[in-house]
Amino acid sequence: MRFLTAGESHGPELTAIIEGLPAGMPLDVEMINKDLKRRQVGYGRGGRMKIEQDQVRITSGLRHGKTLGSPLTLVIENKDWKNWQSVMGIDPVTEKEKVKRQVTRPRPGHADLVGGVKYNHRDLRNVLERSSARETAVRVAIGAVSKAILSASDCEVMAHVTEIGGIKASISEGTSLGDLKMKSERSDVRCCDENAAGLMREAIDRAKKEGNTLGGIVEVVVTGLPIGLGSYTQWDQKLDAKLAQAMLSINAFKGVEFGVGFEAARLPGSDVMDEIIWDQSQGYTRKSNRLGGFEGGMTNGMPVIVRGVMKPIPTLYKPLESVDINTKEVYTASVERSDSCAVPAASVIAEAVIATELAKALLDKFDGDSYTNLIGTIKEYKNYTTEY
Ligand code: EPS
Repeated sequence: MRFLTAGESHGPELTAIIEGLPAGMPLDVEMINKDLKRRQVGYGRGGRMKIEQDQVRITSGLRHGKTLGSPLTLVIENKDWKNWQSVMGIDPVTEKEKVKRQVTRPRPGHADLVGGVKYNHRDLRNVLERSSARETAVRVAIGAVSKAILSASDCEVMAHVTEIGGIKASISEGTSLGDLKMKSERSDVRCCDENAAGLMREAIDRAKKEGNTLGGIVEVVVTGLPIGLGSYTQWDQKLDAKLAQAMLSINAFKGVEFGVGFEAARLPGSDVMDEIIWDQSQGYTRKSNRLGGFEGGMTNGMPVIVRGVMKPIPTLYKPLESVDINTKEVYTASVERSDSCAVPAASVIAEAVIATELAKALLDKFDGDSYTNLIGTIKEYKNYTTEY
């Protein structure tokens, strides 16, 4: 399976084409829309989310509720487009018009300046429109399709926020995945710890009042994966590395860890490895899951646990210093609108991109021409791994 996305933040729409889907897979458009909604509603979002009401339109690859095995095209309309038609139109404009509309003041922390230098754009809007996190809407739609593929392996995928602006969620050991899922879905900061969620909200309010923004940490958990997705045999086949890339491809993400993650640097080996056990019903499992479901770049059958860290959004109401690329004069940035915290939304995006990479790995390993074959071959293989 492979896909491409296209679309500018204030252009008419976002588009994705996914190729290599199993044929005959049930796909519920409302299930995709539900995930799009989850991405939009988090606490700390700015004015743009009051304009957009993301809904997917499928224009190829689906018939009577089931995939055809041909490319699936997903389209999400940008409602804000109607306010940007002249700025973002495709027809040539006069030099005078062009200069009048030019963005020449790069925002620190954004792709603006580097993208401008790299592609020799004198209008930084040519960079910021595509580097915008708006693109993540369509990746959430791709993630919803990927979750349908993962259902062939009875996978459960969930994501929650574990930290915002230095406030950490405390989650008692042994909390079930179902409980985590239910609590995070109910929370507008997508955090399972109600007490921490309250403090996170207060921190977001404070940051907003001060013209500042906040980052945080999100965690994705996936159960039900078979042993042996990915491979140790070649560097670019290691699946944890692919998940790390997917996580870092989310706008503003700066780091990734699995299981105990960076804590492993401080622990002795006996507190990091997971002891192996076997029983007839479950086959090989581990006594703990400190390695987050990966050994040798392959899934080991334990839940995948992966976290990503998001920096605070770089568009600040509190002005930061930069330089105008035409005059080279110093200026302090002024902002029309921005989110003060997008970490809750980012957890839904993280869930989607991780689901997408795992679905690709599942289709790499198993016969995915038809959904029925996929279910059958996974089941057969899981029986084999239990008995091995
Ligand atoms: C974004 C800036 C804001 C966000 C946007 C990402 O948009 P605007 O510039 O139109 O105010 O709202 O996020 C989305 C549109 C979205 O759907 O998540 C940026 O610069 O990355």
